[in-house]
Order: sequence, then structure tokens, then C-alpha cells
Amino acid sequence: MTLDNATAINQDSPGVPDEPEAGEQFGQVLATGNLNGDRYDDLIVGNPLETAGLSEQPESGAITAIYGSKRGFRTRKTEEAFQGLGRAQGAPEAFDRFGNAVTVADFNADGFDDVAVSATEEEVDTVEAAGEVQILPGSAHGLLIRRGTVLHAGKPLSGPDLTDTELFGSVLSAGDFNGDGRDDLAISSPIDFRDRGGVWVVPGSRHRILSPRRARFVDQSSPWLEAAPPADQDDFGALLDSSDFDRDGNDDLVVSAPDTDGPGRGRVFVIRGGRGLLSRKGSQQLDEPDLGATYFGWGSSMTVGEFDGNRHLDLAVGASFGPGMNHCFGAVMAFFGAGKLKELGLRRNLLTELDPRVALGTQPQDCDRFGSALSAADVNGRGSDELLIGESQAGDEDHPATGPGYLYVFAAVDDNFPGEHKVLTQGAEGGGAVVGDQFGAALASSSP
Ligand SMILES: [Ca+2]
Ligand SMILES: [Ca+2]
Ligand SMILES: [Ca+2]
Ligand SMILES: [Ca+2]
Repeated sequence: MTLDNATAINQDSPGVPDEPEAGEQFGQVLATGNLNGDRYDDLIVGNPLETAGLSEQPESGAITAIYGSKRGFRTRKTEEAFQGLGRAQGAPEAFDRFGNAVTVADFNADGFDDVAVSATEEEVDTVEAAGEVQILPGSAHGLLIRRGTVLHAGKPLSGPDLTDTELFGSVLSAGDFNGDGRDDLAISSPIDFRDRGGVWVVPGSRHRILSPRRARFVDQSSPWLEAAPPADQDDFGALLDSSDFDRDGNDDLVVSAPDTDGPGRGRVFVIRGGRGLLSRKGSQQLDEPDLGATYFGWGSSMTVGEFDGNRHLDLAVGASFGPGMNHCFGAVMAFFGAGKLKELGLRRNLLTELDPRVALGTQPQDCDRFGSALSAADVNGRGSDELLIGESQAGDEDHPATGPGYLYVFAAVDDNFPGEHKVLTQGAEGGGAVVGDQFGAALASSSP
């Protein structure tokens, strides 16, 4: 990702199917991968609010694949899929929200990346908003050739019954947790009927794309974790990430439980990958640290990057919101990796918007939501990642209350933030700032 070589794509671009309609928020969900096995990465856009299909069902949802080429993304060569179109199964119904989460990985290791996409509010066996996940396999001709597969909670997956689950597929993450060369899929349902949440990990399969019979289910009562018992409103699985922190060849699963119930109770778990998908030993639990003030939703944003140049992956976690005023300036904590998972976070560093080293002339306003989105990318090309922090509600001189939002780019000097940093607004980098744009509400980058 480079900040000075950007292209704007919307549904008015030549070749991009469908029309821009009010409130559709095209581009809210982004993923990249190589679906057709050529030399160029492709962009997959989830449009959960899209009015899809001939029957014009509102918020039935769709995804758009925009294929890469030597000259960048070729908007004239795109594919759209929604339920009942292309290889996506089922029918588009109002508010299914197909495309609400999208991740791209090669689950059958055939050289073509495959798309996992959720319809979080799909009704399954008369259970409303049970949610489902579909896998659309890549091929030399793109997404529309090979038949996909559908997953939902309940059998054959282990874990809770379908009736105990809501919004299955709210968050998706892919990684090779068992190190067999095929990517595996982690699927969360953070807001089940008690808001406790749970995560399924489904191994990739050469013949069937995924093997649901060999899936694992994890919640806070699982033997994989040393956590306190699960409580209501923990929202375990609100965010997921898959990265190999201990460099043993198995990706490790990061699960956040921001606990929207109150301050001081957010948690992030790093569960070690292993031959059985997840290891029972060696995982790390990062409880909410003392942030020096009241913050809510610790773990409601996070990103993995290599910030300090020691070649071990690091984890940044944000707390950016609260139930009322005076609670959402926002804070971000970076946990530095050292080797073993248990050593992740022995060195740590806190950034807050109220830190005078951070402010850079911007006047902190309440509910700026510093840390509302986090991402990592080597912006300056010096080899280690910069930490990108979105501040979705930040105001400016003209719009002090709910402004266009800022994007902070921090470089670490050793493990010390902020080393050098700058603040970007849409006005500076393109598009022109518009109140309510929430620039920095979502950030995409390829995983390290
Ligand atoms: Ca594949
Ligand atoms: Ca695997
Ligand atoms: Ca590992
Ligand atoms: Ca590091």
C-alpha cells in the first residue's frame, strides 16, 4: 500500500457493475488476493448494503471482484456475485447483507485464491439472522466457474447449535493454523444470543475447499484459553487476525473480546496454531492494561505489523469508543513481539490523542475516536511497518464537532512511538474533506 499512488474506484467507474445508490457505502469491505492466478493481485469489494438482483431486495448485498493488471486495477474487467448470481448460492432476500465480511485465501492450495464471504443475516432453517458463510473458489477464469460451498453454525461444525447463534460470519480471517500449506478459515459470531461470542476454525481441504467436520470451536471457556469464564456481552470474536507471531510455521489466531459492557474488561487472546489447528499450550492473553483514563471497548480495533524492526510481529490494539461524552478520546497500545507468544507484550507502548507528542496542532475534541481503525504498512519503504491510526470523528476548524476524520501515520524508533509521524486528512490527500465522511473509519492493507 502506498499513499501517493492511489486510485479512486466507485460504482460509476467504467465497467464496475451496478449503479451507485444512496446509502450503499461501496468500499466499506475490502480484501485483496489473486483469484485467477495471473501475476497481479485483485481487489474484492463487499457491498452488504447493495440492492441486488432483479427483485431489487434492499441490503441483500453483493461482492465485486476487480481484476488487477500491469496497469493497475482494470475496472473494465470486473465480476459481481450475489446470492443466486454467479456461483453464490441461495436467493437475495432483503437485509441478508451478503458481503458483510470478506476474506481471500487459498483454502485448497490449488494456486488460485478463493473468496470467503458472509451473509450475516441470512435466515437458516427458520432461524432468523443465523448467518452463513460461502466460499467462492478462484480459477484461471475468475470466480464464476467453480461451484462453491456454504457453511453455517450447527452440524457438521462443532460448537453451539444453530439456534444459539446469531450473525455467524460477522468477522472472517484466514491463515494456515495447522501448517499443512492450505489456508484455514476462522469465523466468528461475536454477538450471539448472550453476546458472549465464539469462533470456529475450519481447516482448508484439497478436495472440498474446507473440512467442516474437522473444525474447532473456541470461546472463553475453551481449554485453549486460560481466561476467566465467559460473561455476557464479552463479544468474543469482535475482531480476528491470523499471523505467525512465534515463527513456527503455524499461523496464530488473534481474537478480541472488547466487552462493550464496561471499561477495564476488554481482552485480546493470541491462540497458538498447531497441528490440531490450535495448540492447547503457549497462548497469550492480553488483558486491558491501565490506560490512565477511562476507555471503553479495548480490542474494538487492532492490527498486526512489524513496527520495531526486530523481525518479530507486533500487535496494536485500540480502545476508541464509549457510551457517552468524555469517554472516547481514544487510546492505542502497541505490544511488541519477541519470539515466544508469552513474550508478546513484555515491551509495550501507549499512544493517546491527549499525548502532546501526538497532537501535532490538532485540537483534541471529545469523541474524536482516535484509534477507531488501525492498520500497518511500510509507508516510507524503510523495511519496517508504520502504524496507521484512524480517528474517524475528528473535527477541523470548520467542523469542530464531527469532522472529516484524520489518519495518523506513526513510525516507531526501536519500540518507541511516536518516532516520526504525520497527520493526513482527506483535504490533503485527495477527495476533499466532507463532514461525516469518517475518513479513517476503515483501513485496508495486505497482511504481513
Ligand atoms: Ca483455491
Ligand atoms: Ca491449513
Ligand atoms: Ca505460530
Ligand atoms: Ca517487532
